[in-house]
Amino acid sequence: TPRVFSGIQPSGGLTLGNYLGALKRFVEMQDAGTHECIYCMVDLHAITVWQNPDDLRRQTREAAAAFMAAGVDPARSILFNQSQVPAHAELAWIFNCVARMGWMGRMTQWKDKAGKNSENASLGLFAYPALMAADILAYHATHVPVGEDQKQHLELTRDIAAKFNHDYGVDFFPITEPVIEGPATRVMSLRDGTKKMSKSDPSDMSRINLSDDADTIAQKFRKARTDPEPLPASYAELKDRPEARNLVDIYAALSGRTTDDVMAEHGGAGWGQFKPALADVAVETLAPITGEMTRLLADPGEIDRILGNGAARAREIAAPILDRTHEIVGLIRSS
Ligand code: AQP
Repeated sequence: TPRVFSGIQPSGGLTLGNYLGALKRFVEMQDAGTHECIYCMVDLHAITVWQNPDDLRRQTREAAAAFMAAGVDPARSILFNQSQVPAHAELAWIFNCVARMGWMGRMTQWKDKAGKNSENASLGLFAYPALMAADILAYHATHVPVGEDQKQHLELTRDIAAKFNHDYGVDFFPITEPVIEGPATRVMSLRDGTKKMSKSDPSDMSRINLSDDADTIAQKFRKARTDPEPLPASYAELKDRPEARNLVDIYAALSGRTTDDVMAEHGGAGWGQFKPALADVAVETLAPITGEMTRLLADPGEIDRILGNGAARAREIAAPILDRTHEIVGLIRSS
């Protein structure tokens, strides 16, 4: 069976963007039963920017609870935190020696996150995509469900696999396929329709958190930035109205309907009508998830146990792939 790998950084509370662009897709791929699914809280990625240790622990457990509350079943999928499987860091080092500085320097996430002060960014932030390639290739995963923003990093994963195979004259690492599908591959900020919704945006009003209650969700949509025009008759007319289009996309994704259906029902509506309707569908979907997260988080020991089990299963899959990689590279492993 083909193997799926994907991860989320426990660098803050998860957002509606993480849910629609990633978590919801993870559950669909698991439930399709066609793939072996490996899902990871990528804590080693999270520390490429400063994380308070207590916050990191809490956010990792919260992310694990969000995965399970959204429907990831740790009996059917492998669910763990990255740092418990040393293969990720080990393979990342080898990939650091395969990838080129120039490739990394062209990554838009690096440019965005390091900003003008790149001299002061961590070396880990620069090497982030090599660790991501290791996450995926340590399992020979062939399919990676992600949001649109990760497309460039996945191309780099393919480049690293191809260069490794070429340099060592082997056909060992698969060339992975990004799976960027569905109506919400790029959920935008509620304050700025040109920026993606992000868990690290300084403004909490820019995002819906999976931990937000119904009143907060309604308030955030009510205050979401839009132009003053009512919704047009057709989706195509939203082309130059990014904030309006974003809210329609979110509505469609949450209600499981096409954007054409949404426009057929709400075309002509003013924001005073559409925003409360949007808040209602959001609360309908998110309230059960938030409730289940709270229930799971009451027993952090159980979450840690689940992550430990998942890590043990992940180590088993990665071990022979790492052994073979060492052999190919010429690194002696006695035993
Ligand atoms: N706004 C989004 N729309 C659709 N998908 C999104 N994803 C993130 N934001 C959106 C997808 O969620 C997965 C996990 O992302 P991540 O946590 O590893 O890192 P990120 O993409 O950098 O997410 P954030 O929320 O913006 O975190 P910070 O602010 O810490 O960098 C990925 O599949 C991503 O595509």
